[in-house]
Amino acid sequence: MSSGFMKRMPAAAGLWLGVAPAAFAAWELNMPVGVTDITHETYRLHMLILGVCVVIGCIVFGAMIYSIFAHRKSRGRSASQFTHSTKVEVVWTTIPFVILVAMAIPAAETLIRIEDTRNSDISIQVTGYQWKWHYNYLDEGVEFFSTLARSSNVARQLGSGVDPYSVDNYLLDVDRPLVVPVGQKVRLLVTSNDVLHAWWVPELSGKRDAVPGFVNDIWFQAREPGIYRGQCAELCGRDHGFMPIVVEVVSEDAYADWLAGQRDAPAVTAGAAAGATGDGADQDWTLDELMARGEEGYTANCVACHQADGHGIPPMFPSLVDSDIVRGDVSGHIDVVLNGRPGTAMQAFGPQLDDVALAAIITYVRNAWGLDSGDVIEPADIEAARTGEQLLAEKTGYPNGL
Ligand code: HEC
Ligand SMILES: [Cu+2]
Repeated sequence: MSSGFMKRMPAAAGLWLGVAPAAFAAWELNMPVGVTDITHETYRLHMLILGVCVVIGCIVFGAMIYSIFAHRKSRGRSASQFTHSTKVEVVWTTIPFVILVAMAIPAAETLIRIEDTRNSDISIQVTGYQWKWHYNYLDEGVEFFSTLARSSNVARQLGSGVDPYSVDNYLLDVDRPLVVPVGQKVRLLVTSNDVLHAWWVPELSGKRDAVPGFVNDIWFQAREPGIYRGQCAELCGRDHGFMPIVVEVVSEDAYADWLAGQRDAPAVTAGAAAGATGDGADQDWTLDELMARGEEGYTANCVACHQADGHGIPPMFPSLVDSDIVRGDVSGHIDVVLNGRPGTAMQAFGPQLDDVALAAIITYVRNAWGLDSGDVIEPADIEAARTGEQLLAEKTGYPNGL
């Protein structure tokens, strides 16, 4: 953004002439015009009100500068001594009042349209997690996690040797984008699984807070197919800057094809970053295979808190190398990873990762960093633990995780 700043300065001049706003869409200092009616409207409002502010600014500062200059002491001027002027007070109360009301009318109209989520064509539940997004197409039986793309995730690690400038859409790319059809009214039901997050794709809509225990909604209706990028817009912890949002707006046919493809895929997968698609759940894996897969899965899902060397960032994120859980019983270890620790940053990974990914990660943790326990955890072990988990959920009435 900063490098383009100087080059683009002259464009500012054109902005005030009311030239077609699309011509300045690339002028990154201003807000984007976006691709929905609402974003066009908010852009117009923004320009209108900015214009009003600039005119007022010119009048007020012009009067001040003129007065200071033309009525200065060295010209022999002396200040008048009145303390009250009802006339002036009425004028400087009434004029701003009228201006504010005049601006509030179109703003309120737009605000009402922004909030009107009725008659939507598609409803998608959006859940913020530390630090990824979960999308659930409510009427379609399709749900998945969307995490930072592997290329960005590698490049952001210190000492990775990868130059972030060489990565396309660095920190603005994900493994699995949200896919929606063009021209349809998409309603998002936004909530959170842990802390406050906020869903924000500037070219599609305004921000919406993701609050645990509440569901906020927002909608958009994209006019043009394309790939639109955004980010979590609420400071949500250590890796807040690493939970981008990518929305792919496609034709209705492409959307139908995509949905059909998703229904055939397992409902919950680890995402491409963990390299797990659910294959191989029935087979027994060797220690070496699990270690290789586990390192990938660990890097994608756990390093943010427990660090690449497993030492964590105590006291916030405990060391796994020195953990009694990791050095102790396999079943206790599986339990923590499957179900998380409610009320802490340790989330339940059971609903997020499949059996193969979990088996690999747990095997990896128990054998990496010189722990060499020799323990091999197979996907079948995870499945067995899950069955227990389900029974518990039935008993308490609280399903785990989601
Ligand atoms: C968002 C940060 C975060 C992520 C990501 C995370 N953990 Fe944790 N983890 C924690 C915290 C915090 C605790 C301590 C919870 C507590 O206070 O009991 C913890 C505890 C644990 C423990 C128990 C340690 C002990 O001695 O009590 C294990 C095992 C563990 N995590 C494994 C994992 C694995 C495996 C992954 C990746 C699949 C993972 N964690 C991802 C934050 C995280
Ligand atoms: Cu967030």
